[in-house]
Parts: sequence; structure tokens; C-alpha cells
Amino acid sequence: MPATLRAICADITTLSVDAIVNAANNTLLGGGGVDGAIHRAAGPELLAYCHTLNGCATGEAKITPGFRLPARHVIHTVGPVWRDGKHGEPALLAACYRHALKLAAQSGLETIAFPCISTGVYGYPPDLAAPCALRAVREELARLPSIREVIFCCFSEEERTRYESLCEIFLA
Ligand code: AR6
Repeated sequence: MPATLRAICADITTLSVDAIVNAANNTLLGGGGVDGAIHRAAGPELLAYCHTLNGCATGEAKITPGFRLPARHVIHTVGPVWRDGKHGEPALLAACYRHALKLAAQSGLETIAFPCISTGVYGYPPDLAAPCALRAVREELARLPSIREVIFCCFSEEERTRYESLCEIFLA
């Protein structure tokens, strides 16, 4: 069975999935936006665990337990800071989605929720990030048959609508 892809509008910290993805920074030691929300909801054990990870390179991913979150795990990835789109941003953003999915599959996880990585503080234009994210997920899922469900957890109705229409195009 191919994986289900869907877009919802929600606070990612409320989702009971095998893993939620965190749009972190290279230190993995917390920050604002979705990163701050995840650390607040997971509790101080998450930060203590992240201290042992030695950070994370942009485009790579690392996994931790979810601690007090309903999600069993957090997959931390670091999106690119948007400059002008000519500094490798699309490849790095795609790598975040691909590496997070690969790590989920390697860890035996089947359901995963992504925020719209890099589209907040890191300034990636949402209309360019969404097709890049969807293409990367679709390509990677073709290699990872154990993943059952991918949720694009948007933080506005506008973003959810964008993903929904793209999902229709991509899955047509
Ligand atoms: N649930 C789902 N999505 C959310 C939530 C939430 N609770 N909170 C924010 N978003 P951002 P970035 C959306 O800025 O651009 C941090 O300080 C938000 O509306 O969280 O990758 C890190 O430590 C936007 O669509 O991440 C880094 O320093 C998306 O999540 C830096 O920000 C991503 O916005 C990373 O910046």
C-alpha cells in the first residue's frame, strides 16, 4: 500500500504519531517557532538529551525520544536559511525531508508529521518550499515502503490549502 499523504492545520506538538519533525538549528539546543514549542511540550529531558548529540548539520537529521509529547519520537532536522535561492537552498530543504524519512524508516517508524521547515524564522518563501517538500517526500517514499503516513502539519489555513492542492497535483 502506498503511504497516505495529507495536510492539516494544527500545532504539531499535539499529534500522536510515531515521530514529529522539528525545524531546529545547528546547535539542536532549542530556539523559537516550532522548535521552542516542541521543547516546551516535551519538557527539559529533551534539551538534556539534545546536549549529547553534538548538533546537526544543515540538511541532516537526528532522532530523540518524544519525552512528554504524545509523539513517541522527535526527528530534528535543520533547514537552510533562505538567501536568494541560489545558494543550494532547494537541495538542502529537500535533504531535510529525505533524511528525516530515512531515519524514521531505519528506526522502524511508520507515521511522521512535518512542519513547514525553514518557512518561519529562516525565511524560505512558503510557495517555493511546499513543492520542494512534496517532491522530496514523494521521491523518498518510493524507496521506503514501510512508511505508512506522512502528515504536512501546517500552521495556517493558507498553508494547508497550498499543500492540499499540491498533493492533488502530485498524486494525480
Ligand atoms: N506547530 C506547527 N507548525 C509551527 C508551530 C507549531 N507549534 N510553530 C510554528 N510553526 P520556524 P524555521 C510553523 O520559524 O523557519 C527556531 O528558532 C511556522 O509557522 O519554527 O525552520 C530554530 O531554533 C512555520 O511555518 O522554523 C531555528 O533557529 C514553520 O513552523 C529557526 O527557528 C517553520 O517556522 C528555524 O527556522
